[in-house]
Amino acid sequence: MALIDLSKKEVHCKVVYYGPGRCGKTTNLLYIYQAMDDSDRGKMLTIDTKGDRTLFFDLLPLNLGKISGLDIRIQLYTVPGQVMYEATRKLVLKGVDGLVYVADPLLVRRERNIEGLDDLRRNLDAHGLDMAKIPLVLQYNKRDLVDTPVPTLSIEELENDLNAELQTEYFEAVATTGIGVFETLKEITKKTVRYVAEKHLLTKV
Ligand SMILES: Nc1nc2c(ncn2[C@@H]2O[C@H](COP(=O)(O)OP(=O)(O)OP(=O)(O)O)[C@@H](O)[C@H]2O)c(=O)[nH]1
Ligand SMILES: [Mg+2]
Repeated sequence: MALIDLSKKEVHCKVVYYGPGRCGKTTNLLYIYQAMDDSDRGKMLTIDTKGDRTLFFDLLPLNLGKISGLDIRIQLYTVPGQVMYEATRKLVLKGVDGLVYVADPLLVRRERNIEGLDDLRRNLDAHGLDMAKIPLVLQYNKRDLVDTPVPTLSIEELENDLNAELQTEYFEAVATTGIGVFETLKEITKKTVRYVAEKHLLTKV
């Protein structure tokens, strides 16, 4: 749940990067962390990992400057994508204000992408949140793999699988080199701040 502190003119929002295991959620946060100035970012907290697998979550707090005179503070979280960590994913979603669903382009991960989105819908439901209403953008990551011999999904296939119902913005990305990472962040931030403002501020004036 966003926290709005009008005495300090601050808005705090929570954005969660969701998606199947190894799709590149932690890599997005690492790229953002490395690209931002110290003054605009807090410490990146990575809680419990095994190799590159997230077992609990990552957290990166960012200061994104002012909108309408209010300081925008965003906390980026990732969930552990592996199927067995459903309870943790649900916990991390508590109070979410915006979502990035990261999808993997590997043909062998096609079902996992779809299952991950169903898992997200179910976990949002459990928190009384409607996936159709909460700000959400899609990121089709690892597009560099399209130029390799490994069988991959086309953008059309990903759109059919994941975005037919949602009809939201999608971004092609290569999180390891930063392609599409800030475009994704910018769009979800814009949507989330607008959503939070409409939900919390405008109803109180
Ligand atoms: N080729 C390629 N590899 C990537 C890209 N993004 C991430 N990876 C690699 O994919 C692997 C998994 O990335 P992570 O960011 O740890 O994945 P995750 O979604 O956080 O995985 P979980 O924590 O298990 O849910 C790592 O070896 C990354 O370097 C990309 O755009 N292209
Ligand atoms: Mg991770």
